[in-house]
This record gives sequence, structure tokens and C-alpha cells, in this order.
Amino acid sequence: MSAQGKSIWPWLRSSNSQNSLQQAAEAEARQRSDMIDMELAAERARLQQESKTKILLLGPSEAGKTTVVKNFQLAFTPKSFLAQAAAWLPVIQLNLVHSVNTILDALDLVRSDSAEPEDSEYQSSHTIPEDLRQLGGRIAEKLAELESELSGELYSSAPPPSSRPPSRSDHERPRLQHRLSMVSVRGVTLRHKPTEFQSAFPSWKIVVDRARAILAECAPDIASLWAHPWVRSGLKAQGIHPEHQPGYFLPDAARIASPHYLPTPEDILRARLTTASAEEHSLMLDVGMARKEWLLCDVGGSRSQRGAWAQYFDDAKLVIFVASLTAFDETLAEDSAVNRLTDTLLLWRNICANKLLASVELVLFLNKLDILKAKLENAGVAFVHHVNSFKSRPNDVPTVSKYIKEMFLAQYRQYSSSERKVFAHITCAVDPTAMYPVMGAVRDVILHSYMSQSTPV
Ligand SMILES: Nc1nc2c(ncn2[C@@H]2O[C@H](COP(=O)(O)OP(=O)(O)OP(=O)(O)O)[C@@H](O)[C@H]2O)c(=O)[nH]1
Ligand SMILES: [Mg+2]
Repeated sequence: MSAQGKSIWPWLRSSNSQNSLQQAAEAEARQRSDMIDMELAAERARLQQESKTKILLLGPSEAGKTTVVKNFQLAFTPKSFLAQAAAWLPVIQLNLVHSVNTILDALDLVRSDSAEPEDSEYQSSHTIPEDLRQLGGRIAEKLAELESELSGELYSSAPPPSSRPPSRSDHERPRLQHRLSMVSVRGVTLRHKPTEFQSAFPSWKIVVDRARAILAECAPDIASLWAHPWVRSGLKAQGIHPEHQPGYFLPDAARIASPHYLPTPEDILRARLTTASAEEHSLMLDVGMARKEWLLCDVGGSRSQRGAWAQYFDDAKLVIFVASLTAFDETLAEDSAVNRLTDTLLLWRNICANKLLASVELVLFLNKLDILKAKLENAGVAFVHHVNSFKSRPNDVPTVSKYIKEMFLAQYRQYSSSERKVFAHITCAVDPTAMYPVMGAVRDVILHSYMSQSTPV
């Protein structure tokens, strides 16, 4: 409407009425113009959102979803990925300290003489070599404090109590109770994302430097501890394999403690940080002449978090389901009665059958190939002991991985809510060289689905 148009305030009759009318009309025009600007901005935001390709990473906890996101960043935006390297340092320090404390705790190396159990059978089977007892005495206190300090800085609550049944002497050292038999940190909320640590966490440098100094003092003892045959056999007897667990940095103590240490891409891929709530990561990619934005939506995979996944299904173009090839002889951290492979297959079946995802392409990553190899070839684990239907097939990596892949594809064929392709890859997400071509193949699937969706029908 023009400013000179019909009066909207006919009751104004004073000699100034002409001026007032003009001002009111101008204000109205401004208001309308602002409204139009706001509508245009909202429309632009909507179109921008629609032009983003949303990729959902689903799968159980510890399967490697976040590690796959890191691989996307390393493959397609390496500069910004590497710029975040320093932010991963406290996470890596915490992973290392947590592994050492878990070993000290599991093998009772911090047991004081006065706390010796009375049970003579227990005592004789747990006689600690003197060198290890002294080693424990030198590092246990320092590393217990360091773990509390680092987890206090990184997480908004201390890690939860162990899921392991209490050992005989747990009641004697409540300060150490939070150590897990699993060498991972879970069930706690991050204070800040790693990329925000440096700005949001003012004492960052002080804490990291202090941790570095303590680790430098303890590094020779950590190396001796991990190399000690009594330690290796004691852990094996308890079924604890730190080398198969997330956040495994035990052989790297001296390197991590060195004054100029900066995490390498491989270290960042190995660092373990539980995803506490869904996170979106934006990646800008060149598609022909255009720049295209991908949104990688990374969710937490523990059972308590899965109920929240559906809210991200809406505009997803692709689901990358990450499963671990090594879940067959493991149980859930949330429920030790549930086999991880059984849980993962059921989860995959539900994703395949989900009607909200019927038009979404599926990519399946069967991950942790290196650990599968270590289990079958070094630790002598027999796959058939955990999956009877495997029968007398050869217990080697190609046969077992192919068999697991077939188990997943059979679920897909039987339960998929629509006719669509599934692209399966056997992966080792901590090996960036091996992952690079896989990332390229996934990019092609995304581009193909983007092209076909943007072609008018
Ligand atoms: N050795 C080995 N470790 C892997 C592999 N893939 C991932 N990891 C490690 O496994 C741990 C867990 O990986 P994440 O990516 O954090 O697992 P996630 O699926 O995001 O787990 P949540 O966030 O709890 O849902 C990390 O320490 C990774 O470095 C792999 O192929 N081999
Ligand atoms: Mg994660």
C-alpha cells in the first residue's frame, strides 16, 4: 500500500493529521518490508537446508561411527581436520592414562601389603612380582589423580562406576572404583567438543602440560608394565585385551609424553570419545562446478540413545550403518547378558525395515578388520565357538568377514522396507590409507543419489 493511500486512522482530525498519517503509513510500509525480508530469509534458509545432503551414521556404540566421520573430514577437508590436532591431545592423554589405571586395577598392582586378601588360594595365584609391586607403587597414585583431573576437565561428571563385578579389594580403594575393565570412557557428558576445548576450557594448556610432565615421568614404567610377561598373562587370564579396546595407546607413552608431541591423523582416528548426543558435521564439497554441503549426522549408539534417532530420519539421503566385525565374542557394555553381534544384527534389521527410511540408500561398514585379524590369528579365537552356524569353515579373516557380511545382507534381503541397493564395505577405520578409496566410493553413492533426486521426473 502507498504511503498516500486511504487513511487507516480516520479518527485523526487535527491540523497535524496529514503529517501523522504520513508517518504512520511509512511505519506500516517499513513493517511490511521487514516482514517480506524475514520471509525471504526464511525461504533462503529452507532452500539452503534442502540443498544440503544429510547423511546419517547409525550403529551400536564403539562400532566406529565417529571414526568414520573423522575419515570423511580427513579425506575431503584435510586442512581443517589437521588444524584440530592439538584439541585431541587431552583425549589421547586420558585414553592412555585410563588404560594404564585399568591394568593396575585389574591386576591388583596397587594393593598395599596390609590389604592382602586372607584367602591363601587367591593370594598364591595373585603373587605379584616385586618389580611390578614397586612399579605400581611409583605410578599408581600419580596416574589416578591425573585421570580424575583429565576426566574432570573433559567431562561434566566423573566416569561412572565399573560395569565389572567388584574385585575383592575394591572396597579398600574407593577412589579407584570408577576404573572400567573396558578401556573406554562412556556414559558421561562432554563439557566441550574437542574443537572447542582450546577456547572454552581456559585451563587447557596448564592441564595438558601437567599431564605431559606426569606422563614423561611415568613413561618408562608404563613401557615396562605393558611389556611385562606377568602382566600380559594376567590380563589374558581375565579376558582383558587392551590392544583390542578403544583408545589403545599403551605402546605410545614416551611419544605422547614428548614435549613437541602433536597427535597424528592416525592418533586422532584412534582416540576414543563417546558421542554423548547427536552431532552434525558440515563438509563442503565440489560437485562439478558447484559447492555442495554435506551434513554428517553422528549419533550415540548406546541402547539408551537409540530412542532419539528417529528425529533425524526425516530428510536423510543416506544411512551409513557401522557395525564391528569383532562383536561376535563381546557383550554390550549396557547389558553383559547381550551378545554384541546379536544386538547389532537386530539393530540393522530394524533400520532396514524402518518405513521412514524406505527411500534412503544404505551403506554398510563392517569395521575393525584389524582387530578381527588379531583375534583370529594372534589370540586364537575360534569364530565357530560364538556362531555355531559357521560350522567347519576355515577360521580365517576372508572366510569369517565374508560370513559376517552375509549375515547382515540376509537380514537386509528379508526385512528391507523397500527395493534399494545396499553398498557393503569391509573396513579398518583407523587406517586412513585403506579408508581413502572407501570414502571415494561412498562419495560416489551420495553424488549418484543427489543427481537422481535432483533430476525432474
Ligand atoms: N583398531 C581399530 N579401532 C577402531 C576401528 N574403528 C574404530 N576404532 C576405534 O574404536 C573406538 C570407538 O570408535 P568410535 O568411532 O568412537 O565409536 P562410535 O560408534 O562413534 O561409538 P559411540 O559414540 O559410543 O556411539 C575408537 O577408539 C576408535 O579409534 C578399527 O577399524 N580398528
Ligand atoms: Mg561416536
